This record gives sequence, C-alpha cells and structure tokens, in this order.
Amino acid sequence: MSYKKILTVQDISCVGQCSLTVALPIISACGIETCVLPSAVLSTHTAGFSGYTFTDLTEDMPKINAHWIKEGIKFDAIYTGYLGSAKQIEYVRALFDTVCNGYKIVDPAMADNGKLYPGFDNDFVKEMRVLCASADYLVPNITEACMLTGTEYKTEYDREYIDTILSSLASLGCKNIILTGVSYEKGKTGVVVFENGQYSYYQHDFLPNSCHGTGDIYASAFTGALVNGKCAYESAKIAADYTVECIKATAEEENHWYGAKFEPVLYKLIEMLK
Ligand code: PXL
Repeated sequence: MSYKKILTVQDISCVGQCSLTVALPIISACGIETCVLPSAVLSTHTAGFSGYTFTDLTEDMPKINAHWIKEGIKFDAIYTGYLGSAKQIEYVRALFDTVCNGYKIVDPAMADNGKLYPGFDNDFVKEMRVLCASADYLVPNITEACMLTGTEYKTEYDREYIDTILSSLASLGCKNIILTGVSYEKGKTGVVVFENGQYSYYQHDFLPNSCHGTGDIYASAFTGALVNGKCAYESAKIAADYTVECIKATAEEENHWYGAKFEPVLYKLIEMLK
C-alpha cells in the first residue's frame, strides 16, 4: 500500500482524550501521515468540565489554506471533527475544494443524547448540513443525524425510523453514511452502513460504561481503515470493534470518566488492519 497523507480538522482539547489528541495517534498508528489543522484550543473538552478556556482559531484557517495552496500541498483525504464556529464550516469547504485529492470524511461532531454540545446553535446545524452534503463519508450518531434532517430524536425506535433518517440524509446529498449507536435489541448496539446505495448493519455488544470521546475514536479508526483501502463496511466494523476494546479497557477504572483509554489497545487496531 502506498504511503498516504491526510488532514484532520478539529479542536485540541488539551485534556480530555478527544478530538485531535485521539485522531492524531490513532490515524498515525494506522500507518498514515496525519497533518492537523486545529479549529480551537480548549483547556479541556466541554462535557463534564466547567470553566474551560476556548481559543477560537477560525481566522487562522484561510491563512493556513492559502499557504498550502502556494506550496502545492495536497492531501489524500480530509477528515473533519469538532469545529469551533459556523464560519469554520465555510473554511472547511474551501479546504475540500482546494487541497483535497481524495475522500472527504465528515463527523458532524456537535451533539449527543438528543442535545447539542454547549456553544452550538441552529445556525451551526444549518451550516453543517451543507458540509455534510459534500462529504463522501458521513459519520453521525443518531442525535446528529436527527438534527441534520429535522427528525424527532427517539431513544426507542425500529428499522423504519432508522431507514427514514438515512433516506433523509441521502436526500441532503450525503453519499455514504455510517450511522453509529443504532440498537435494535437490548444489550446490543451497532452501526448501519449505507454505501453505494446498499444498507448493511454490523451489530456488537452494548457496554453499559459508555465513555466520552468514543465518537472521535470511532471516526478516527474508521478513517484509518478507509484510507488503508478497506471498504466502508469493513472500516465501520473495524472501528466498532476497536471502540469496544477501548471502552472495555476503560471499564477497569471507575474514575476515568472524561475519556476512553484508547492507547493501551492501539495494537489491536493495528492487528485488525493486517
Ligand atoms: O468528542 C467531541 C468533542 C470534541 N471536542 C470538544 C468537545 C467534544 C464533546 O463534548 O467538547 C471540545
């Protein structure tokens, strides 16, 4: 396999095992050169800590993009996660248009459990809808998918509800969709993959100790597998199996509430890619 170089755009939460501090090591471990564009710097993530700092880097983005264009720098894929403002979404679209030579992978990291993360509003969701329409691969959870499509969020649902969400996402223009956290059975959860017009479902055990940051672990492992040449279904499966390993590794210590211990099991992800 040839050596690939990708760009990931998301925040640096200095403490909290999410976004760039997860994406950079995971994608690098997949054997891929991982360039970064930090969207903001926070002292911690926003889920469970209070009084965190937030330095917005929106205005750096077009300058960085202009320099890359001047240098002729291109990426084999761009993967976006948590973005700091609606304006950043516009700048990410410019990155897609000017420096991306391959897949555009969008994790619309903005909400979970039926609620937007602190600091996001409807304008952000509206802009995110436009970004998602230009993605080759969209990796939302159910809350994000509902917000993008204007669907009521439910915790109990059937296949018809999920199919309706996926069709609405597809009609927004999303090409391939990996919908995470889809559970049709008690004690089980999984991912629905909509790839080239076909649906498939990968089910795995549901672990009760859900940890923060697993969405970022999932999207990073998915990106690593996809850029390694796996199809969307295989990448979605590898990412799910690795995320389960991370949650299991974290369950051993109750006080580790702010993130998942993904590092001690990184070797398992590397094995899954072989
Ligand atoms: O894991 C998503 C995420 C990323 N970055 C920041 C967050 C969150 C979720 O809360 O707060 C800053």
